[in-house]
Amino acid sequence: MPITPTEKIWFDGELVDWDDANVHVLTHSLHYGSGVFEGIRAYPTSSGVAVFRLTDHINRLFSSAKVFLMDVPFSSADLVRASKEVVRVNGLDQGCYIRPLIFLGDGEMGLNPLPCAVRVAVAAWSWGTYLGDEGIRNGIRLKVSSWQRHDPNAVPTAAKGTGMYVNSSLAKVEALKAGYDEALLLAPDGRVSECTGENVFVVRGGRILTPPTSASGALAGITQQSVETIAADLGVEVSHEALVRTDLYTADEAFLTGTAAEVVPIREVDDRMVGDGRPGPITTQIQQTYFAAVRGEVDRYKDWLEYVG
Ligand code: PPE
Repeated sequence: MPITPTEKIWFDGELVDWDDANVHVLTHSLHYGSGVFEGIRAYPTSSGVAVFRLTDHINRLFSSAKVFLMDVPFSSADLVRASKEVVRVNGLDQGCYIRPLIFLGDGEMGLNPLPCAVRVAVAAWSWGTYLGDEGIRNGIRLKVSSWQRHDPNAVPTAAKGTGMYVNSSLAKVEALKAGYDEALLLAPDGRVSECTGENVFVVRGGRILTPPTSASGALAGITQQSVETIAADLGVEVSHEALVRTDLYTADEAFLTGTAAEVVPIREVDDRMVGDGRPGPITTQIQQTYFAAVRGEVDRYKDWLEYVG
């Protein structure tokens, strides 16, 4: 998805011009995928632009860095400040996507990452709907991928490691080339894990089910957690249960969640219509509540917003 440059990127503690935020071709992470990252959204509210669950995202970033034994030369408070700063200095008052990245620089080669310099960047840009306006409104078409989600003992699936996303990219390309919007990945045990950059939910008999994130090798999504809270507050029971692909084929409703994607109905899985092929009532209610919450329109979720100021 093309992005329009903004003015400044926060890079190793300073704001630099967009065009100057460059690295050497022998950057360790470019060769070995040895980075960790986050995806965060900011939204306009009646009290100014606010970042949704910024501290939770930065905490997950540090948790990913810990898994990869990266010694980050900044504190989480520094990166919270940097994230707000890139929104502010780039005038992104209408909301944006924020991408913090911790990676290993150049000067060392080989598979031992420990001697490498740990570098940190935070960029922000304006990003529209990730799976399309039509997808958000009417639902997307999903295909079970021939690529499996990682085994948690092959790579740390609980961390958001850059290199691990080749798996998501392969699945995404396969689904797009076959004419679908998104891929659903199964874990090595055949159970449903997640989509290429989103967690997945089904609705059956008025209850919401989503895979147990760590056991299914899925990332523990912050949007997933937010949706679980919203559902509980709406009086809808949510449980983490092992699912197989037919649970999606026969669900009353299905949807996926992610920071970039937000809350997106699933209207078909492997050419089987989910429910009547239109966003169902529970999905719609959750989606509307989520969009209101991120824009500061729901008092009970105000704590999720961190104002840029
Ligand atoms: N699973 C994966 C594999 C994943 O990458 C994401 C976020 C999620 C689940 C949902 O997590 P959360 O955002 O905390 O609800 N994917 C990010 C990357 C997208 C990209 O294209 O890059 C995102 O949504 O920002």
